[in-house]
Amino acid sequence: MTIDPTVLRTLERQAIELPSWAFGNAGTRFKVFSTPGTPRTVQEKLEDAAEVHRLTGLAPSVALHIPWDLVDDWGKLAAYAEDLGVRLGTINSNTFQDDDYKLGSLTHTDPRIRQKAVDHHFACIDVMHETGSQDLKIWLPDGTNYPGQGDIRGRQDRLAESLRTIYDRLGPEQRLVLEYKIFEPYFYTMDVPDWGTSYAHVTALGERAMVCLDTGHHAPSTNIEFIVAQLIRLGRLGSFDFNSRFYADDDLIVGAADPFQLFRILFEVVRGGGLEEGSPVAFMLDQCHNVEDKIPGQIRSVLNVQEMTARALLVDQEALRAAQDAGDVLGANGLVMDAFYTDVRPDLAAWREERGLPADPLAAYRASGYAERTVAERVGGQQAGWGA
Ligand code: LRH
Ligand code: MN
Ligand code: MN
Repeated sequence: MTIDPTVLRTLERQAIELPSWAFGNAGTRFKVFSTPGTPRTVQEKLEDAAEVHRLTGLAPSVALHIPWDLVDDWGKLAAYAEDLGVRLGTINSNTFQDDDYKLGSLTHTDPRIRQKAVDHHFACIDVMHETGSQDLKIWLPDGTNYPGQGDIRGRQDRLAESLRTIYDRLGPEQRLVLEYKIFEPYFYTMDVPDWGTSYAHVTALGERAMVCLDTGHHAPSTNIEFIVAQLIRLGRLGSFDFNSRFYADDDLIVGAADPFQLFRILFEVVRGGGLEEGSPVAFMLDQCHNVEDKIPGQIRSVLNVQEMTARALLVDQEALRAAQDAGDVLGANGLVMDAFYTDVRPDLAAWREERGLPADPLAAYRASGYAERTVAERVGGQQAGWGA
């Protein structure tokens, strides 16, 4: 074994939330490919998510997107999830598919439209009370396309006011998590384009407001681990939306494009105590599977996160501190690189087996017959939400 028992005990605590929309058909604005066996209902998305958890032990909760996952009876849905061995997690609001929001939602100049967007968040909070969800995640599509189109500062003021109204509505155990994104759907300004803007808003709101870092939402060559270190240091890193990007918001399997970057991010999470008991940092995937099979895509994703977490935990922090203090540049770098280059997969397979999980979850999935069963049973699966 390369991994010592303390590392394994820390790994025990890792939980990675799956997005319900990862199980729906997805694509680009050019084409959505439909996959046989795709869930037709939110219940079927939960079934698929539960399958990922059953095979990996890593994904005990599922994030929902409103209105994509609307149901009449949330208590019933929560019970359904529980029967499957998972629970309902983060509630994501959606103000990006309504004509009223063309020029803004929480930032709109028209008080009626702002109120409509605030009311949508109130409805999400009502859902959270019924599902027992802790986090309301707000990703705001608001922005402008042309210089002069909007008053940048006025939009910030209206955003601050809207967020305040939403935050004040939260229950004492609930959090508001504000996600940022550099561009898209608007291309000149986004109203929450970066971690600094998100941080400014959440600190103004109060202790239960946090930043969500989506790994796909930065300019090329941004040092994301620096942002991670800083937000943890400031006590405001609430959650990750993990995915991979080559170009922009590609939403590919986390760790697929740049496993070393994922390692560096997780190293800062470990360094900042983000895996310790009671840490506020929540791990989530935010991905779509356009061409690959969805359940295996999610299995691979959670395994990638676990694998890079294990490697990050292998760094000898004490030796590293000593090397850093001694000004041993290459020694310090060597300690980090040694951990990164360690293949932990056999140890993690053994770790799974000890817990009654399959050593190879992907092979176990293929052998389970689940895919064949759902293809036969489910006809006419849903899109991930975009066209549904
Ligand atoms: C926006 C985003 C946000 C949405 C999700 C579907 O790009 O990352 O988190 O809720 O995609
Ligand atoms: Mn996201
Ligand atoms: Mn995104």
